[in-house]
Amino acid sequence: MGAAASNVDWSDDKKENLLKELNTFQPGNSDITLRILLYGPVGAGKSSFINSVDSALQGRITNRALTDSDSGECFTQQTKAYDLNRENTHLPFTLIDTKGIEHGSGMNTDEIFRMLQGHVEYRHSSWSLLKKTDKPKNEKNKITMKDKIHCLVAVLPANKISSMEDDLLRKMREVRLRASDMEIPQVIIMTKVDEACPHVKYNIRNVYASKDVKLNMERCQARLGVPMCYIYPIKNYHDERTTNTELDILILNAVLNIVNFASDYVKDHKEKKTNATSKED
Ligand SMILES: Nc1nc2c(ncn2[C@@H]2O[C@H](COP(=O)(O)OP(=O)(O)OP(=O)(O)O)[C@@H](O)[C@H]2O)c(=O)[nH]1
Ligand SMILES: [Mg+2]
Repeated sequence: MGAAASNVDWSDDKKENLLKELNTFQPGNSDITLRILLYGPVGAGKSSFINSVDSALQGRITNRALTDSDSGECFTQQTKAYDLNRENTHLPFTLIDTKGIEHGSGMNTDEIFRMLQGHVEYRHSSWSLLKKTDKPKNEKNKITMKDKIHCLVAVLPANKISSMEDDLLRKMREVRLRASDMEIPQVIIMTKVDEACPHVKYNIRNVYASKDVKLNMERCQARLGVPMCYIYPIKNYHDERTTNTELDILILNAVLNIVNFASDYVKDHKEKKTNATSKED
């Protein structure tokens, strides 16, 4: 174990504060629904993360994004967007689940590039309609900020980072660099911390003190080039029957940071556009 992370607040109050902040959260541009795109290898825990966020918000285990028990093959077959609610309030962000990146039939990077740019193709969880908008390039259907991705989230399993194939990491890096060119904020959700460290499996409160977790965060940083402060180690709800305060805090804290980054991006780009327009005047 590393140095004790004694300053972490694991109290019910902390959880309630996070819930309150998410409940009252307003994006930088209030008429936008923030789009958070999750991508990563097959079985990394992308769908489980969406279920975990939903469970933490609902206060009970939910299973809207179907998951698979580690078959090794890609389980999620379609890009799908999940709207989230809390106490009957619709939250202004949507989590987009994708097919795992792999060799062969998985999500290929071109599809992700197109999503980043706003050429959205996904099935919406609340409507069963296929919303396929390969937008015609005329003035009326111009792609706007609303259509784009506002935060890119790489999901990586802590217990497999050291053995991930170079080809897979190269693809993930390509996606990340493309997002960087577009100035889209990026974070890593490092899942399965329980599988990476026995002390964390025994007690999730050890997560920030675990040497194994830190080592894997450093590997994420080195292999994908994302700074440590944008890497969130978490454990998803996967075999629990009820929610608990510690996991709720880890999950809600990560999601609150993600939506704030997305909101900053929208705000900054709105300001840049406004400045550019006023210079032209
Ligand atoms: N121990 C542990 N298991 C997890 C965690 N997150 C997910 N799992 C398990 O990992 C397996 C794969 O999770 P999914 O959420 O289906 O992974 P995915 O990234 O959506 O995979 P694809 O849809 O195939 O790309 C499931 O059996 C989950 O229960 C975690 O934090 N800890
Ligand atoms: Mg999935």
